[in-house]
Amino acid sequence: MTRESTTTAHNGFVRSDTIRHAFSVAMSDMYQNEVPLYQDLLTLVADVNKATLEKDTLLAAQLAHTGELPRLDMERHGAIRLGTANELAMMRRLFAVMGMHPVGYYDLAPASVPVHSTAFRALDSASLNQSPFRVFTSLLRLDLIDDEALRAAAEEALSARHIFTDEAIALIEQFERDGGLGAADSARFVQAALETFRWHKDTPISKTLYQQLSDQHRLIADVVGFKGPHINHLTPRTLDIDAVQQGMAERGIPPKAIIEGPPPRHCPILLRQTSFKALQESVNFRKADGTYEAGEHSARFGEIEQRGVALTAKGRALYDELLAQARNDLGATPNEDNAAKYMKLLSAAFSAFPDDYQTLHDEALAYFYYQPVCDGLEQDTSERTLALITSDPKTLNQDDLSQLIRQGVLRIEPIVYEDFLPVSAAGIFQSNLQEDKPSDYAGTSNKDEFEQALGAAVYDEMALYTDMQRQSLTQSLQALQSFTQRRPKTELS
Ligand code: OOG
Ligand code: NI
Repeated sequence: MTRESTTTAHNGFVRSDTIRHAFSVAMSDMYQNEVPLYQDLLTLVADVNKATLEKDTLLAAQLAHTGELPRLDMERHGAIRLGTANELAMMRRLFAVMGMHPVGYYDLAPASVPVHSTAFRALDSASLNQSPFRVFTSLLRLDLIDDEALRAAAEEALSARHIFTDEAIALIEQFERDGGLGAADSARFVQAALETFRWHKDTPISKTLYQQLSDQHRLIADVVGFKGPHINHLTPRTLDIDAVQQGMAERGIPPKAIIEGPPPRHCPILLRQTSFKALQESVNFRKADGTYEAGEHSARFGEIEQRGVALTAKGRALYDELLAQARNDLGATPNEDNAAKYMKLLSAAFSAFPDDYQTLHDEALAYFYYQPVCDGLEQDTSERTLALITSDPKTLNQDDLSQLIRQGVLRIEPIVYEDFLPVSAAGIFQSNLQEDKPSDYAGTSNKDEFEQALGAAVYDEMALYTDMQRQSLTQSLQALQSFTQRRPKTELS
C-alpha cells in the first residue's frame, strides 16, 4: 500500500492530500453555481452541526479525539456514473493524483440498478482527516441491456465521447512519470480535472435515442446521453440527520421520504443518508442537421449523510440481517406511503443491535481506535495490567482489551465508517431516477470484470479498518509502556 504518496511532500511536489482538498473545494464551488439548492443545503447542515456540537459536548469531545472535528466542514462525497472500461481506468489514474484509491465493490444490479461501483477515497486516518473527500463511482453495465440494437447504439455513442481533456491526461501522465506535481501543475490539474465533472446542457445524442435509452432505464440515458459524467450530487456530513430532514421541509428543500440505513441510535453505526429530489432541467438534444431541440432531463440532486462507527464483519452481518428483517416485515419497498411504518419496523428490528460503545467493542461488532490513558495507569498498578500492557498486542484477546478499558487504562473512540452501503445506494439511485419499476437483471455480480475494467484490484475496506484499529493499539501500548518506564520505581509497588 503506497501510504507515503498521500502523506509526504518531497522534491517540491504538492502533497496529494492538498490537491484533493483543493479539488473538493473547486468541485463544491462549481456545484453550488450549477445547483443553487445545494447551497441552501450546505447552510442548513452547517446550522445543524453547530447546534449539535453546542448541545452534545460528549460528541464534540469524541470528534476532537479522533481528529474529525476540523474535517467536518470540508466533509463531502460526490457521485459519478461512467460508460466504459476505458473511462473507469483513466478515472482511477486521475483520482490517484489526489491520493484517492478504489475501496470496496458494490453490485447494484440485484437492486434493479444496472451498474457496479467502487468508492475512490484516501486510505489512512491522517489523510482522511486532511480531506475526507470521496467519490462513489459507478460503471454502467451495458451487458444488462438485452435489446441488441439499442446496446450497439449506446456503445457507439459512448465510444465517440472523450470525457477527459488533453491537458488532464498529460498531467496525469506527468504525475505517474515524475512521482508528483509541482504547485503550478497541481493548480492546472485541478482546473483540468474539474472539466470532466461539469454539466453539459447540449447532449450529443438525438431525442429519439435518449427516449429509447430512458425507456430501458433512466440511468442509461443519464450516462450515454451526455458529453461527460457530470457530478450528480455532493453530500455534506451532518451530525444530526433527523434534524436536517425536518429542516429541509421547513426551508423548502423537498426531502426524500425515507432516511436510508440504520434507524436513529445513541451510538450511530455505518451511514444514514437522505436527499432532495432531482431537479427537472432543460437540455438540448442534437438533431441530424446539427441544430438542437429542447427537452428535459433529471439527474442531479443533493444528499446529506450522517456517519457512525465502522462495523466488523460480524457487526455488518447483524446489520444486514436486521435490515432485511425490517424490509421483510414491511413486505414492500420502503416509499412515501409506508415511510412511518417502515421506520417503526426498522427501530423494532434494531433493538437487537447493542447501542453503547463498550458493548459494541466487547462483542467485536465495531472498530475502535485505542487511546492510552496515562492517568488511568497512575491509578492502576496491578500486576495483571502491567502484564497486559507489556505483552505483544497480537496476543491480547477481546477480554483483555475490555479489561484494560474498564480499568481506565485504555480509552476507545469509534472509527468512522468511510464507505457506502449497497442497499442505501440503491435507494438513493432509485429515488432520484423516479424509477420504481423493478428490473429483473439476470446478470450475476462480477467483481472480477469490474477490476479488469478498472485496471486494478479494489482495496478491501475491512482490512483498512482492521489496520487502523491494530495500529492504534500498538501505539497505545507503546505510550503506556514508556509511561511506566518513566515512572519512579516506588510508585510501582
Ligand atoms: C450514486 C448513488 C449512491 C450514495 O451515497 O450511496 C450514493 C449515484 O446516484 O450515482 O451516492
Ligand atoms: Ni451519495
